[in-house]
Amino acid sequence: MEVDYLESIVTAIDEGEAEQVAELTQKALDEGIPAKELMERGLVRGMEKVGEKFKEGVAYLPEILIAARAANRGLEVLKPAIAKSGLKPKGKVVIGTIEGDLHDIGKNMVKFVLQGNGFEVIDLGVDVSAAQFHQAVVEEKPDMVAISALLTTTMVNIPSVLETLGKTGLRGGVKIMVGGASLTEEYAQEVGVDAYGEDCFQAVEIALRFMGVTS
Ligand code: B12
Repeated sequence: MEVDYLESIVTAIDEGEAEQVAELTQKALDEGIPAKELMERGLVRGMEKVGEKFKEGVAYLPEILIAARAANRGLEVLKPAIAKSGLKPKGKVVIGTIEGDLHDIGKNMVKFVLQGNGFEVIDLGVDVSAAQFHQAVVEEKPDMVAISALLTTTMVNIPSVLETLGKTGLRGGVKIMVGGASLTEEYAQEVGVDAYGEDCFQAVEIALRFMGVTS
């Protein structure tokens, strides 16, 4: 019985059936399946499966976005049970699109997929200044900051985030990853961030690495 629910959730995520994911997750909870089990062998497994298909080139970004939204519907249902069960998030991420840049589709995908994989994500939105990133690091004490940048004209604002954190001694306590169409591994190394990710699944791999989990 238990296995059926988990497998059905994985399939529903793969097929992007958000309402079905929410319904199955609720039913499984009602049947007494622990939140941790549903999270790890349901939602996270579902996103892993979609991630594998993306890597193999048999699933594309629109499907990933739909699947990630479906996983997030399951997550919403699971949230109260997770809070009660004391299941800790894998890590805390502050995310935002850099100052001057209003693109948010990729940033949202990174957010959804990180959430679907068990991370807590604080979303600062778009056009986020160095001061706003800094304030969020002070207030939220995240394990990492994820910055999205799609414009070559505004990606130059990324170093200001590092400087602002450095000035107040916070840079060492937080890992920083960047991504987005205008960025490259070389640029990331040049400005001194901790990692560059090409897509939302790399963002998860990086986040796990930052937390000392090797997948
Ligand atoms: C949609 C879009 C828009 C929409 C944005 C809507 C929205 N809500 O986001 C609108 C129409 C508003 C727009 C406006 C502009 N745009 Co525009 N836009 C695009 C377009 C077509 C798609 C971007 C997108 O959403 N892709 C899909 C997502 C899923 O991909 P992604 O963002 O790259 O994210 C993936 C990865 O990069 C990665 N990722 C993203 N963020 C992060 C973060 C981390 C930490 C990690 C690890 C990974 C990661 O994971 C994601 C999923 O796997 C691109 C062209 C392109 N092919 O990229 C141009 C593009 C980005 N835009 C461009 C331009 C020039 C503009 C404008 C300046 C146009 C203008 N003259 O007004 C304005 C700028 C407005 C502003 N101040 O931001 C240029 C940028 C050129 C450059 N190198 O600077 C592009 C490349 C088009 C082009 N070829 O000229 N745009």
